[in-house]
Amino acid sequence: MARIANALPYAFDFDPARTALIVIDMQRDFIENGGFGEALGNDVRPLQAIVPRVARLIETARGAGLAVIHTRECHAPDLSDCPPAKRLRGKPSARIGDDGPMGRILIAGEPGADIVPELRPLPGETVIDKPGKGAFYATPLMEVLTGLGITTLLFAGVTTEVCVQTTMREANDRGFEALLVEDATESYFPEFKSATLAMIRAQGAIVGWTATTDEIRTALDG
Ligand code: C5J
Repeated sequence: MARIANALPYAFDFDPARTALIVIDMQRDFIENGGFGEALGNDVRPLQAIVPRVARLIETARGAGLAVIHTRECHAPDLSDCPPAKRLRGKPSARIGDDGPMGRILIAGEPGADIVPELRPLPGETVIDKPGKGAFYATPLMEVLTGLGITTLLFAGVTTEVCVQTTMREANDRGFEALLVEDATESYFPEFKSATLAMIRAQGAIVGWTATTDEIRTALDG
């Protein structure tokens, strides 16, 4: 067993052999200029800033033999898995499926839907394409985790309060222990990130724990 003594709201014990790191949606469409995130009016620079930290976390997880699973939010080219309610909401400068500088926005197989090159999955690592915010909805994620004997999930990626938090909550309802790596996740809205961290660990870890990449490294080294 490994222990993160300084995790919040209290020490987090986990078995590395039954733990996976899930890296949520570190895609060009959310992180690079010209993608979906920017089309929605967001400043993408805070998300770009965490890429080296996420890389370090992934390297730590791989080095300790943890399963590393990547997700991508994207849709079929015919948009059959994109409800009109999702596509038409708001007033973005470009909608899901429209042409953009990185291909059709948030469409599977287009350059923008790819994970940023610095975090490219290794051959053999699972990549889950998901049409929703939560990575369990309409995907094989549960079967993958059950097959690997995973009971504990470490979360990183973007955005903290949307796809990361939704997936953590889905994981809770399916019986997983969950910890969010606070310096390896980011939001377009700093106040939403801090509120999410607080609500996750409130009420005795009602959704889960938080800890830093360094604390995880120390726990896995120890
Ligand atoms: C969003 C995500 N923000 N990956 N997706 O729409 O959080």
